[in-house]
Amino acid sequence: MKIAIALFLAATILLTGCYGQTVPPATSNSTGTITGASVASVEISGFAFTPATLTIAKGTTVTWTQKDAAPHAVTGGTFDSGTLNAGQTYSHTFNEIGSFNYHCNFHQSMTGKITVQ
Ligand SMILES: [Cu+2]
Repeated sequence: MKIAIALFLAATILLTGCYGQTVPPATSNSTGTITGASVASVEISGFAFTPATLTIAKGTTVTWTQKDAAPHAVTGGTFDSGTLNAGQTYSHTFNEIGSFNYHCNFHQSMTGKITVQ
């Protein structure tokens, strides 16, 4: 009986191992544009968004990280972070294809654009 249990456990471990290997790896094309839903990040520092323009795949979640002492904001037509103080982050998932311009509510010179493919 103990042998049967041991065999069952061994088979379960083997099957689980094989199943794990069938998960496809993340893919990207030769231009570096990420394909499929993913994550991306934008840094807010020096009164600028970096990168200021970003191309992502539909379904990607973008996270902005605020690193300036002065307060900033990420304000677009369909998304708005509100006030972001130093160290705070804001995330938005882009589920529609298109170009989305945004700016900082406190500093009109701070602009950025997310292009969703
Ligand atoms: Cu700002």
